[in-house]
Amino acid sequence: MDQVLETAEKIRSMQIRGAGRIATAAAASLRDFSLGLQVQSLEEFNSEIQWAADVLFKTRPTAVSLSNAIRMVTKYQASDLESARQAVIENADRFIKSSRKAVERIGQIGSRRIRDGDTVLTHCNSRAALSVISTAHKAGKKIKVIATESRPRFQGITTIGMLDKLGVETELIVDSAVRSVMNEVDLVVVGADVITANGTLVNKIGTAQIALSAREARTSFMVAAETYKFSPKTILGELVTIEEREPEEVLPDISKYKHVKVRNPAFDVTPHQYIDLICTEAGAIPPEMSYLIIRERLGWELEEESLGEVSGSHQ
Ligand code: RI2
Repeated sequence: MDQVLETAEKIRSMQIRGAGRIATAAAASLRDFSLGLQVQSLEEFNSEIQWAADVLFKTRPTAVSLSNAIRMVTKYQASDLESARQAVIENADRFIKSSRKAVERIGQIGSRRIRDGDTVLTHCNSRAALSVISTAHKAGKKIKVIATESRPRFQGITTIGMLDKLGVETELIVDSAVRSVMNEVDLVVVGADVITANGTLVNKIGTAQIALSAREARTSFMVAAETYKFSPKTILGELVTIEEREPEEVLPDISKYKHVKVRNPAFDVTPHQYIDLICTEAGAIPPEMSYLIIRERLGWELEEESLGEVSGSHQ
């Protein structure tokens, strides 16, 4: 129980962050919780797993990777306690392994779009986007990466740190310098927190203005995303909730102002018309094909009842 609460707090406070990483952390937490659960019946096991799934689910409202991971791990049909426990463990291990493979595959596919000598711009810190960049670098292509700071959490510093270790040349810019450098950029590569049924991208705040700027400069804009970043609920018409985080992330001494409100949305929305390509482990697709990815890769049925007993209530 403590382990689940601890993981949830790390996700909420962003010690564990990045849509893919929070999904695998939640899956590992459910697996470890299931392993140590001291219960006598299947019913008790189900309700404990349900509790853990709810705690993890409520940590960050936007990233669909979290609910997709929880749904995949808690989807089981078991007639006894031990087979339910085994199913959760196997589901979690399968999810974690497939997530790692997906990121690798995205790197192989996406890096083909990067040419020797290219300048690539990236925003925030995305494992999938960095896989594309690092695979191109490892293939011997000489590239330069321009990374935005990504205020207010400065994930861009993590990005340049990771690329620096690999020996990739980088330039760090403030977020508002994007248009000033866009004419030097050959390709923008960003990650995703959510991709909706019509190919709309929800990603780190600032992504939408980068996409607008890329469009105006005729620069290609690519999204790198595992298929579990696609949102099944958007097929049912649901809108994506944009997480608003604490004002102190932007203005630490806000309490000294009487009439100031700080707004801190963590994500923004980029229409599919601004996206050239979404690179997934299932291939590079135009955003308009997102519906098919949801139906075919996530096995989504249109009836909500089909979500299954344990996973149903978190969706
Ligand atoms: P990977 C991050 O969210 C960023 O928005 C990033 O683009 C996205 O997750 C995907 O990252 P946050 O957790 O899954 O920093 O590709 O708010 O690592």
